[in-house]
Amino acid sequence: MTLCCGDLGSRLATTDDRHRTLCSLPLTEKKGSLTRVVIRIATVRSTATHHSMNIVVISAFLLVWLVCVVDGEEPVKYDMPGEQCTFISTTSDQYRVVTVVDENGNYESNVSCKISFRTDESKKFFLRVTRMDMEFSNQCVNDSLRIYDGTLDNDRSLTGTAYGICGRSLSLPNYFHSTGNAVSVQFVTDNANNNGEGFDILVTAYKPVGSTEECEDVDGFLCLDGSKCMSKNVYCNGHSQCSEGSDEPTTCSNVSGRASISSFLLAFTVSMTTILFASTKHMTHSQ
Ligand SMILES: [Ca+2]
Ligand SMILES: [Ca+2]
Repeated sequence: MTLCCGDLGSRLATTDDRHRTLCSLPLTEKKGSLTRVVIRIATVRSTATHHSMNIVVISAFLLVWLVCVVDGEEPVKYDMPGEQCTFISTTSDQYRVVTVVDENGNYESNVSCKISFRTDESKKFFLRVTRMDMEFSNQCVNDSLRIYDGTLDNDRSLTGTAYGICGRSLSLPNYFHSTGNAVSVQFVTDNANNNGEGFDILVTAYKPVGSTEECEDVDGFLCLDGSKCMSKNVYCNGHSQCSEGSDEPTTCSNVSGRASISSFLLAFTVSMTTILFASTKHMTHSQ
């Protein structure tokens, strides 16, 4: 009996060296080598299967985790006052302006800074104040958050008061609409009684729409009130940007930009299901 080295080599040996070694051996030793090579190939195939399965499981976990975590997008955040005191921004459809507070819990003295926002002409801005912790004074003449319906100093005040809003609690309504495609947020302080966290305000562009279809046409997110079509990035980003908070339902996995336990559990469940599925498939093939 003669072993065909060419066939064996092509089927069993994965390198030329292994092929040559096997073919140069006597027949009995060839059979022993054949067994060792078969075992080796089986081991390599098994290891490869495990590696493939590991890659599939890790990929499935990361995919689900990313889908859960990367819902929405953080608004562009500006400090008040920041490096620039007064400027116009057109870089995004959603912003957040937050007061800077020093280590002693004081916001800056003698400030008068204004950030204006402008968007497409077909859109407007919705503003929602989420924190207010400033000195209260009559008509807010000392410290205030002022909101203007445009970019100019003489534009109408959206708060309905000459000097904006102030104090240590959110007075209702805590949200405002621009009438056009621009709006301004101004921070004004005096030189005394500046202890507090200041304000935190969300400024979100939206397209006024008359129907759900109109919002779907621009691939937007429609607030529950049915009138504001925002960018899909507002959905589940940890900030309530619709007036009724419909962009942050309780099913959101994202809480202030961090993944919740529910997203981890979902990713874990999908991974386990993948393992079971892959194992069952592997056993079926083995049989
Ligand atoms: Ca003050
Ligand atoms: Ca949101």
